[in-house]
Amino acid sequence: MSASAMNRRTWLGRALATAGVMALAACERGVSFSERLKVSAEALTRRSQRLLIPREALAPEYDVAEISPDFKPNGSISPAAADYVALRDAGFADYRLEIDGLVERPLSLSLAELRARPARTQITKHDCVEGWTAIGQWTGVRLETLLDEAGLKPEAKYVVFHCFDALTQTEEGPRYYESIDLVDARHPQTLLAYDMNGEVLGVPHGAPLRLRVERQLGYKQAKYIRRIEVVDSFADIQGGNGGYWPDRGYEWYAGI
Ligand SMILES: Nc1nc2c(c(=O)[nH]1)N[C@H]1C(S)=C(S)[C@@H](COP(=O)(O)O)O[C@H]1N2
Ligand SMILES: [Mo]
Repeated sequence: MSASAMNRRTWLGRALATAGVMALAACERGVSFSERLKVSAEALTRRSQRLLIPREALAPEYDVAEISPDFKPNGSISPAAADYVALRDAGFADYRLEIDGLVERPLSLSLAELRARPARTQITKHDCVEGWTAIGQWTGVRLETLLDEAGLKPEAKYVVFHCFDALTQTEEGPRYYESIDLVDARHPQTLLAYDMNGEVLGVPHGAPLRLRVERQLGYKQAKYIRRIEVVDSFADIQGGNGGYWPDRGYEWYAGI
């Protein structure tokens, strides 16, 4: 390795360590102005880092022995929305994932149909902007598999995940959503996960289906997915910034 490459790595390590020290309450409600400033500083660090690591690179994978015994459930942990509760109480037997928007063939898939498709299992580290991490094993269908099945229209640019929960006790207010571009959507480790640590995904972690997009922070990992919409712009969705937390000041691209 050249000296300059080595220096860059050392610098990157320090920058990441600094980012890690900033324990942010980003996933809690009521984000203060100073917290937002810290988030902007962190975003600058990430932007520099992004120049060094190709978007297509794989996130590190871990051994079974490294799986965290206590993976903290965060954000919504038990959605109270009536449509979700009805599905949950029936064991998600009537759940269907809708895939629509800029696709040639909209899909509507049951969990059995999702499980019948080729599955991928990976053990990865989840990194929440609040400052904690946890290693978990995820099994699911690759998002690319479903996008290829649906057939993207040429104008397709982003994949939007619409969730059941509104992240409030009452479920009043806008529902959680997130979005990624096609580089992340087609990334080999980008999964719609239905199993966690070898068991059916539980309600606290996003049952029946949640996103794993391993090169990005925790808030991008949409839980409780009800619909996937392919768009060319997210300007008209909720606050227009492509996600529940991005609408509240967080970076849309939360690369790690
Ligand atoms: N639908 C939905 N997805 C969500 C959230 C949420 O509140 N609602 N919280 C996000 C945040 S901030 C984190 S850190 C992870 C937490 O995932 P976990 O509960 O499996 O730990 O989910 C993300 N996805
Ligand atoms: Mo998070």
